[in-house]
Amino acid sequence: MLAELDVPHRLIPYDMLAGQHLTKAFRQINPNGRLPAIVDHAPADGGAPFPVFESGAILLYLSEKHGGALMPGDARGRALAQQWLMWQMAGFGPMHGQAHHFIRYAPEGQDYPVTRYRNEAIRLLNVLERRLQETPYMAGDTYSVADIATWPWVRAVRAIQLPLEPYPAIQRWFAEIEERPGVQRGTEISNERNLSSLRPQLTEEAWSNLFGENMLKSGQ
Ligand SMILES: N[C@@H](CCC(=O)N[C@@H](CS)C(=O)NCC(=O)O)C(=O)O
Repeated sequence: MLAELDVPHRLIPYDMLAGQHLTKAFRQINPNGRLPAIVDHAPADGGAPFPVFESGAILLYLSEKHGGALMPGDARGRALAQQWLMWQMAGFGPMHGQAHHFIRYAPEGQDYPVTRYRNEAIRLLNVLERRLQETPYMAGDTYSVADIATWPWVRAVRAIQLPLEPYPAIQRWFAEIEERPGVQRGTEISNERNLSSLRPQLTEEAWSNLFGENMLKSGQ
């Protein structure tokens, strides 16, 4: 979103495997201790720096701050963009996240959760496919925050061994968005390579930082 809007910003990478996000200082920015989060050092009201967490809330915050950017101009279109953004936040993102967890990180042989989350990931891809067969973008005729939120999870589906071939409308939408200069700029920094390894060998320390005791301790 920041790259799309060409807003000056400083990216601060956090190594999650090393637990760099598990600090008290980071919880001042995101009480939920997760990425992404932003701090706006020039908020519209001219007041103190303003932290924002939850990717959907960040997208809406930046849109409002920049004159309704990347939101449809009419009320119906805005409501559609919000619906699809909430659908990503509550469904597509979390379910695909769990599919990544059980397919890529959990010990092998856990058939029930793998089946459950793979099926849910496929169901949500089917929902997206049907939507994109009706309209060029998720909220209608124009590219919006809903597309920005959903595109990176679609980009990651091959890591959970799901093909995009059964989804021609998603493929059309994906390729078009990939060509956007803002998207090219915004994804330069991402670690796509990491997504390709099926079972990354996590050290005990890294597993604990992400899923275990270290994660739990950090919130106390
Ligand atoms: N609903 C949150 C999800 C945030 C989230 O889970 N982020 C992951 C990285 S994609 C994270 O911070 N993981 C760190 C951890 O699990 O400790 C959002 O959309 O911002």
